[in-house]
Amino acid sequence: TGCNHLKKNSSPAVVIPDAVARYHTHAVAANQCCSAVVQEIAAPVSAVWSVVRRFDNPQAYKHFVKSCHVIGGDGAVGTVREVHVISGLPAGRSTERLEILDEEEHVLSFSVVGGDHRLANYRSVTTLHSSGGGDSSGAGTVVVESYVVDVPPGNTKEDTCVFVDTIVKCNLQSLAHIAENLTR
Ligand code: A9S
Repeated sequence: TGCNHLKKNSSPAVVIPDAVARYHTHAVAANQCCSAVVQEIAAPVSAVWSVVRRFDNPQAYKHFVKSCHVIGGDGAVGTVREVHVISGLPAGRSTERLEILDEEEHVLSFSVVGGDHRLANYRSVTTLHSSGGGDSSGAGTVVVESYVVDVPPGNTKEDTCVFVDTIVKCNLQSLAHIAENLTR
């Protein structure tokens, strides 16, 4: 079965083109859950992308990340990073593989391949597209981040989605602040 939360959840005020939505259609197994978060940012796609594209530097906007080291690869698809998480979370580190880096379409995807946390088989896709506005001055960015993950033993799909949605919303709000300050 597949997941396409965008059709159900996105507010009518935010338009998600089909060309973008197709990146967020995940295959979801019976023991998995998926969801998507949409964030509008008052900055151009180029500014937001300059932050998102840095697979080697997630700590630029993810506050839960303490440090990050690339442990294999040259920045292309297949590159692996080891992320260390701030204290106070139920995790210490996460090993993550770059799955998509599309500089034209502004798509980044990574999957979790290891670590000491409970989000097994986590995979996310982040897309950016212009929110329109005929002139470049008025154009902002719509960020869509969707994910699929195994539901940890003893948890429900709902609890897992609430937990992950909270982290993703935090990350995207932080991304908005940073990108908006870059262009102010
Ligand atoms: O890093 C992301 O883009 C998204 C998430 C959901 C990351 C989650 C996390 O890094 C923690 C914040 C440490 C929470 C992982 C992989 C597992 C957690 O339990």
